[in-house]
Amino acid sequence: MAQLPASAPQSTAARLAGYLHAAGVRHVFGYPGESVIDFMEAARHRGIEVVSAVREGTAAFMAEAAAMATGVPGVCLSTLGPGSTAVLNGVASATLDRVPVLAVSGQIESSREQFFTHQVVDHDRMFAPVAKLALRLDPASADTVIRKALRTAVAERPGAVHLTVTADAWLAAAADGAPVRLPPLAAAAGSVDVHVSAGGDGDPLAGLRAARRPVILAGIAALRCAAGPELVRLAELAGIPVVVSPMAKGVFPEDHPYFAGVLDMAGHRVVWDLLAGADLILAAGFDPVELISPWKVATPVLHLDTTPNTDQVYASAHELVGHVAALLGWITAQWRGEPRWGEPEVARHRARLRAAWLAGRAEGRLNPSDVVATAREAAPPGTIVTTDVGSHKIMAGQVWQALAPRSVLIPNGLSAMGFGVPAAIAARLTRPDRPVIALVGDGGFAMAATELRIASALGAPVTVVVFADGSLNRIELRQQLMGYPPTATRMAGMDLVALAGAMDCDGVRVDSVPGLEKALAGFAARTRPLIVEARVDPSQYEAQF
Ligand SMILES: Cc1ncc(C[n+]2csc(CCOP(=O)(O)OP(=O)(O)O)c2C)c(N)n1
Ligand SMILES: [Mg+2]
Repeated sequence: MAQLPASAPQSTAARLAGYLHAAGVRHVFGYPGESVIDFMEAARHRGIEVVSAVREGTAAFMAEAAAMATGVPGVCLSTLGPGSTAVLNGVASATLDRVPVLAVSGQIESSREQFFTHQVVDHDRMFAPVAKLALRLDPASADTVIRKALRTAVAERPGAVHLTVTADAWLAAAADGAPVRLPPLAAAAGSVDVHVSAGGDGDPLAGLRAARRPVILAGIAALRCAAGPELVRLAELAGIPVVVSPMAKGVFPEDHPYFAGVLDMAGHRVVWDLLAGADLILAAGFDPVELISPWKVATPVLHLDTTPNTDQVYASAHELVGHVAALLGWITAQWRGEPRWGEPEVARHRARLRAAWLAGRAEGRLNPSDVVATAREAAPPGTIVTTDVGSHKIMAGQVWQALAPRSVLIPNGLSAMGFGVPAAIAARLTRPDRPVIALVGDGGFAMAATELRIASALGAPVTVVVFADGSLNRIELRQQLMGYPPTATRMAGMDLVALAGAMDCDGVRVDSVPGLEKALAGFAARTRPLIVEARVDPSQYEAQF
């Protein structure tokens, strides 16, 4: 096969770069290998920055976070064999977090692909359970396959699509030299058609009309459909409190009088009590992938989502399937009843929730909730916050007050540790107009800390607050509950200030609220990354378990 320069518009590498650029992609996160350098060159030539992470798994987290922050599909790149096996965790994360990501891996040249063994693994079989689709990008069908990959990644429910490209394919001419023709890539079409599939008898809204104590549970499909304004209108008109899922934080403003808390985060029992005491739950784009607790409430549910209720985690006699914002607007347009809840009742519920997450807080110590509250206080409007996974996430998910969609990036589908730091870097690179802060545990930080060298090299001044408790606390608490000693869950303290210095970052250690306030003052104006080692007392978490 004739080989073209990587930049030649008809090369397969250039076709992929061209489609990605047209889709709004400006960063590819990856780790180099011989099998992908032609694509890296084509991307560079097309004006797409190739950001090299420290390893492939974190590159995939970066791609996921970029998509979360911008709404544009994220792209990650890895080489064959050890590169593609290393990216697996991040691909699974994007799929279970329902975030559109295109994961591209190189492969040995096609003439050896079927028999050679050195560094060769079968990508289709490996990615099948963790990606929505795994395809091979061949020059002869390049345009169609790229369109299919992008369209599948963003289609409801979104997730990761994996593309394998053999080393000889990149520089081969793609048959279709026609201009790039992107398929629709809106996360969900803004259609106002309402599809009511009545699985039960009669009017699907009869239950909602009859309900006296309904509660809305808004999830990630509501966020993808930008249904915030419709949620606010329905909540206000019908007087219905709104609980949100962790990854949907910001879809409903958390300073709103009808805001009723975040599901399954700190103080979770109070939120579940609200749902148990309701006479109807309107599940608006709620995806059960976010459930940490089992669904135990017997309250009737009205399912409203972009997809039918195929999970069946809760039963729903009726399903409203379509664009979440349009469906909520359709309900609001026909609402005739009196408001169901008064604002003071919802305020009393929020006060109970606040008391629950404050439980166990000790005066005079640096408590986990103090760290979240102090960071929130220091964060200027527009700040993007990321979290990692562990006890600190459970606290941050409830305590951080979110006011806008796509401002809180929490992994809560796969819930993979090591997400917070790379996510913050990607958020800053793709949204350079926004201050970015990461709230991470010391265990998760250790998994991805060296990515901060890239942040300093690229001039991405993220701030990382490490909840330094010397413990994999979330697991240690479970051991405690079972009466086990803390086997393999204690970590010797790492000197994060020294580590910061070694990576051209600023570093500071704090053990009090005033110390943390001082460390975070003016963080949005910083020009270098900052690592704050926050020596927290983890005892407050015990009350949350
Ligand atoms: C990659 C990965 N490995 C293991 C786990 C299981 N796990 C969940 S929370 C947790 C502890 C996290 O410790 P740390 O980062 O220090 O946060 P903390 O709980 O102390 O706030 C572990 C090990 C996971 N979620 N992801
Ligand atoms: Mg910890």
